[in-house]
Amino acid sequence: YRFTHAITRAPATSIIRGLRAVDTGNPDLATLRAHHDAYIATLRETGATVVELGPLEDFPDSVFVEDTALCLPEGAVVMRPGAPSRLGEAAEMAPHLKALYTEVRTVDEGHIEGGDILVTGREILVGRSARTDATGIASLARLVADWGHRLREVHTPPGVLHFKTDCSLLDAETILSTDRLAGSGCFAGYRVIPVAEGEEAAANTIRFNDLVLMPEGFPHTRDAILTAGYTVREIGNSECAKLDGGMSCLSLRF
Ligand code: CIR
Repeated sequence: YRFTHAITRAPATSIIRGLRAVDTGNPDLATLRAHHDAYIATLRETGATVVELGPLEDFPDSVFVEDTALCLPEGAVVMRPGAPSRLGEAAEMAPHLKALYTEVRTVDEGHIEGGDILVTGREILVGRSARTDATGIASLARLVADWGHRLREVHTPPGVLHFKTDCSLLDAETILSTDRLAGSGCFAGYRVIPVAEGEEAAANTIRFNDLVLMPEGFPHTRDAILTAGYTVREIGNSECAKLDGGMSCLSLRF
């Protein structure tokens, strides 16, 4: 599968008010912008078109565009974020999806965020979490059924923000995962590359065309991915990490 497009959004200065599970200090905006620029340049290096949307000051977490939509080959689905301060971000994304897709549908019941959704090619895994509930999952299942997609509901480990905080798809058969998530058995039938102990924050990576983009600073997990034969690019993530964000959160890819 090759991605031809990604959508990103510039961080707003209001990001210092962004949501976080544990306060470890505010992100430094200049550093965050430098990391974000490196991320976009790396996506572009693979030949994809990257749409860069402008900052939304009213939405401190709006740099994390992944949570606002699900992009599938057949069309896009606008999410219904479970974080009240993020609900309005989805409507802001809708017109940009309509410009790129002929079909855009919208989840209209319950709550669901893109960070809880892993599309593997054979199925769509959706993790129930503090942000994603059964009603939201059922709504998404109905919206994508006639596109031929089957959803499987799984669990996000307790205390973990999103399902994909703890896993990433490296190719159609292979998932990078923390042990605390893979231990639930949800990846039976896939090859699992474990994230090194103590490097749980390395689980949120993305495979984008020929590259695996992963956060800088997790050498054991990086070496495991390299050994498995992938080409790795390490991107600084220190500032987004303060807001529980990582590689997947920063783009919509299709
Ligand atoms: C939030 O709590 O919603 C943001 N601070 C981080 C969102 C990260 N998004 C993602 O994992 N897909």
